[in-house]
Amino acid sequence: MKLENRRLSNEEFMTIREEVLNTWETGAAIKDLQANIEYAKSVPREKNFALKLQEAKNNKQVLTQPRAGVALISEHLNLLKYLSEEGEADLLPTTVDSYTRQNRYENCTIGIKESVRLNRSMLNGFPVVNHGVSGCRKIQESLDKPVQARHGTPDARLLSEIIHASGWTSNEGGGISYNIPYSKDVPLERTIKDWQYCDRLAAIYEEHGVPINREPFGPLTGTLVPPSMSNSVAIIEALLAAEQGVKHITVGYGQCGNQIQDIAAIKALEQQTDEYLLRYGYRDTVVTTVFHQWMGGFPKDESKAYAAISNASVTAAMAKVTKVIVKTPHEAFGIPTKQANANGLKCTKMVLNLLADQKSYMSKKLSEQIQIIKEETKCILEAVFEVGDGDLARGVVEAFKRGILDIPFAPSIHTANKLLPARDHYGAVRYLDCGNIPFTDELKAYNRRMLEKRAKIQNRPVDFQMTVDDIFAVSEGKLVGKPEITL
Ligand code: 8ZB
Repeated sequence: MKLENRRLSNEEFMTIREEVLNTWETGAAIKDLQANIEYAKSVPREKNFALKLQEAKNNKQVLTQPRAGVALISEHLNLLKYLSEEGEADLLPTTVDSYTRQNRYENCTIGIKESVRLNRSMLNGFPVVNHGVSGCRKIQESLDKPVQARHGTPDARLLSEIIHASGWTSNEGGGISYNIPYSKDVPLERTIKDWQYCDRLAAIYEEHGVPINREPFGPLTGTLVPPSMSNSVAIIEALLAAEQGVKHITVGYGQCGNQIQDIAAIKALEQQTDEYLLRYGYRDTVVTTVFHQWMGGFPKDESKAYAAISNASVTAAMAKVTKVIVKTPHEAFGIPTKQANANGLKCTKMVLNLLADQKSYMSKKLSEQIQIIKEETKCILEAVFEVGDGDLARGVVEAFKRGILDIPFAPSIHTANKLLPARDHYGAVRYLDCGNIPFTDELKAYNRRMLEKRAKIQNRPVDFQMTVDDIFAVSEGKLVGKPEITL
């Protein structure tokens, strides 16, 4: 079937569905879609992820959510209960292990056995497909807060079927954001189609009375991604989801570090997502936002990590995002203990509470940055539509080929890798090399000017060394990289 941005028909969907459910044994238990929906309907409304986000948006609250996942059901349940009670998390995750993300369920079977034998998790997340609907329902039923699947799965069709059939009312991911940052050589045509299926599935539940939230993964590679590039991808994935009938969308953004630019990025993202959805005729979508605390390298020192977490929480509070995804003091080392995870949550919530009713006021600088991000995003998005001859799905594939969409530091061979980012003197992420991104001369000159200012102050040229220094800066205790001093 040709790739196009068009809603899957029931027949197309059901044909794919049969195939998907046969890819692993736990698919057999969820063959009856109507029964799955009936089960999801029986989940209390206060445990609905989409509704909880909508309510928070209306009340101008900022919700907290950790990442967490271990191999075994009882251990995973203990972990989530702890994060809910001790960490006061508002929303619960289930981070899925890497084998499941690669559809390597046989490896999960071994991982589960080994975890039982060694009495510790031998998988880096919760293997939802292996545990199937019985395991995932148990998780959902034993908790009193909404649960979301967070993963990084290019082909998440079976995973999505299992989680929604288990009453989990949110799914993270998208055809771009769960491909380019997560895999080396999976074609975009493939992942866009597979995520159309996941979106259509969410929409079918929605149409039958179960609101489902979908969240494109905003930060992408989490490494100096300029706001207009990540915003463009988020808006595209929101549009692709809306075409399939998704009504609850959370667009995301990963902290870059300059507070004005970060607040501006969130405002621009919120406004342009609404604008583009309206422009393409999707009138009744509820758009909420998520801010990711610093996704790059973290300091090893716990106090310094708490500072990074607190700093990110200030931005989340001032930008009034709907939710914030929390880091932990163990970030530099790997998967956190449950205590460290709860500590990150508590630290974040304290900052959010202290700033609860404070606002960031519109300033000349803030409105200028919103304007820049919006103009850049518009250049990118208009070009994507153009090269797709008006079809967004085909536009995405072509735009990646040409480097109109370009994601820095990705493992994928399907991104041009010509974009080079670096921080300006104030720490804002700018385009050092725009590659083939079709910015206007004014926008190119603006980016250049901002980097030249840093170059002058640091007495160095505008070049790739800036990018390198910036990648390591935060873990070394500063935001903007400094040139190495040679004596
Ligand atoms: C792209 C997201 C990376 C972040 C965290 C990493 C990193 C991954 C788990 C986890 C708690 C897990 N992460 N897997 N955190 N439990 N099973 O996602 O540490 O911060």
